Amino acid sequence: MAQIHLRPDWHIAERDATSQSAYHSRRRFIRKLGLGGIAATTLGVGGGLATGGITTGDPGRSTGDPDGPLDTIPENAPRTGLPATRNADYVVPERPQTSRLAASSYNNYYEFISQGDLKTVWPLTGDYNPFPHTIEVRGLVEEKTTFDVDDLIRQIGIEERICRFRCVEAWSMTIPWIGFPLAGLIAACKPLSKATHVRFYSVDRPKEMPGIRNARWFDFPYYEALRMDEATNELAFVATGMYGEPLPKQNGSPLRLVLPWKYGYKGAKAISRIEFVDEQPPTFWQDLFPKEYGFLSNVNPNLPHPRWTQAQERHFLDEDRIERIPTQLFNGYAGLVGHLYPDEPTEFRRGVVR
Ligand SMILES: Nc1nc2c(c(=O)[nH]1)N[C@H]1C(S)=C(S)[C@@H](COP(=O)(O)O)O[C@H]1N2
Ligand SMILES: [Mo]
Repeated sequence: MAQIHLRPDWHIAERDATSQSAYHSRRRFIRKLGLGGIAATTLGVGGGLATGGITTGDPGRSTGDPDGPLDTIPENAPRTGLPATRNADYVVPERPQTSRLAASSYNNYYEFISQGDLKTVWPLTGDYNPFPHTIEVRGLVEEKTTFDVDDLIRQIGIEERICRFRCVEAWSMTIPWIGFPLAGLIAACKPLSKATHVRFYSVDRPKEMPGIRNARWFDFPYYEALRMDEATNELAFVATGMYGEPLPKQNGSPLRLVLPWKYGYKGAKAISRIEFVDEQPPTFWQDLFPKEYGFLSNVNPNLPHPRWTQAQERHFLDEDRIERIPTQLFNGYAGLVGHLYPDEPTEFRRGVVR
């Protein structure tokens, strides 16, 4: 979320910002010394964040420290249904897929990092053990339930969908997700007809998530919500994997929301609780900065963010190649979701937050 390039003092105090180059040179320094994981654990990354890894056997390594961005797929993640069949209804014909490495090395995930270089999440996921995982279903439902991820995958079945992904910070990616329609999960929850909205809460484990331990401005768990008609739209998706594999931890293992017509922050990662309610619920970013973020948060090039344009985006081809492209209304999905929003501005309007 934080557009730290534009304004490092926005919700990160200047003194807390450790620049990306400082971080990388520290990693290089550690590698040069040959200390590997233990040095990273002792020194911490991002200016004194202790990763808290446990050392066993080889004294030079912390058990959980990943070797790279693709080394964070949990070994015990369910592989049921893989390789998944591609659903030809969801493709992005006008542009190539973003490289897998870029999608898993440039991330937003404040439970892991909420100070300093916000994008390099993967090195901080070593202590996080996503599995076993259950999802609690509460609120306006026929009966309280708890779901197991593997059971959901078996029950609903998984598919691959290539989708546009647009962060509110004006960067974007094109990602082959794997998972199931959110509508399938909602149906399995058996909500009562009086439910108007559904809330999603992310995993909240300070011991495994250094960004929670070090958070100063945020109150975890991360929480998001949708209207029922949005949640049951065919485009709303629950990802359990990407690029043919289960989700890496930094991308939201064990499962996360993918809402391709909305800004990325609506897509809560690592969901552990779902709750049905009968009024519009508060959401994480709207609570923090109500002048900048609304509830709907549909991708809309006509509505600039108060501090930057939303008419264009920086699309990642890979880590080094980024192209500037125009942003489309509803991120190019007006045909699927446009009817849900009769009031969505279709002409340039300043100062509108929705
Ligand atoms: N729980 C949780 N979910 C989250 C976030 C977060 O900080 N915590 N960041 C959001 C934001 S701002 C974006 S852009 C996407 C980023 O997903 P990616 O890292 O897989 O690209 O995750 C969203 N989901
Ligand atoms: Mo974002």
